[in-house]
Amino acid sequence: MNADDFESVLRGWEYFHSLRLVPETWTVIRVDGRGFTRFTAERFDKPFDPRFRDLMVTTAKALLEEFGGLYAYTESDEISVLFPPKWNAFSRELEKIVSITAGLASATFTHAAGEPTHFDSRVWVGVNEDRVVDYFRWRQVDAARCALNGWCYWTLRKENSGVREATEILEGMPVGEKNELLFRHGINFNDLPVWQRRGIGLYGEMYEKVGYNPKTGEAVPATRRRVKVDDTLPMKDEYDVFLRGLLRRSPEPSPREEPG
Ligand SMILES: Nc1nc2c(ncn2[C@@H]2O[C@H](COP(=O)(O)OP(=O)(O)O)[C@@H](O)[C@H]2O)c(=O)[nH]1
Ligand SMILES: [Mg+2]
Repeated sequence: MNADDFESVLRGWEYFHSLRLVPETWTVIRVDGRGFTRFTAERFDKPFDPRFRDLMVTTAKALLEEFGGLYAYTESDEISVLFPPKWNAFSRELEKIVSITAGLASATFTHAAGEPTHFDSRVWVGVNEDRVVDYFRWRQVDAARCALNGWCYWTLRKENSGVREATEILEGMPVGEKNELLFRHGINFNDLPVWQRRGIGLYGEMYEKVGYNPKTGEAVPATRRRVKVDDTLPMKDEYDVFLRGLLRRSPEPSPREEPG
């Protein structure tokens, strides 16, 4: 076998390298902290710790800005980032997109937390706007379910139930009863911070900044872009309306393109 054939045969066994995102469709990339039940156990307040939330928001912001996403949503140890159908970063190569997003999330969180952590990453395909709205409503319902379960579980644990006992008590308990359990302990679920129950959204917003012309000293208004961190998201049908507004926005500036 000559050197060129050898090269091309071996390269051919980069077997999955030709996989691309589905053309002309919305893409959501979701990263999730690996083994975060264990990682958070000794380090953060339960069930929710604003310090952990801030680390996730920092990571979500990095993903949104680096890859030019339209919207990022974070709850618990996961982040979903939405990209429009025409998004063309990394020539839509699946391996690159999945590995680099996991890499950036891991590096950002690790740097901010000061301890090594890592994330997995996956791609979800949004064939139309309705499905994209469904996706984010699905993750928000998950946030609410986890918040209710988390509060119930840690309320029981702090009241001296063991792991097994608390898990057994909550197994199969209807939502209404879980709310009542919290109420008996002086917690009204609906009064808990919105970010705990609905997750946090990040998206670009324009704002007016007044600069000064150095020659004349005159005030010059300028429009700038920044990432808004929205910790009071709407829910249900109002979230639907909010999301559809975001989907109609023009795409964000393209991220840096990298060769091969
Ligand atoms: N202590 C604490 N734990 C959190 C917080 N947010 C998320 N977690 C934990 O992160 C874990 C995320 O769940 P999951 O991804 O299924 O678990 P993993 O497979 O161990 O990463 C759960 O065990 C949550 O309790 C927080 O604010 N504080
Ligand atoms: Mg996880």
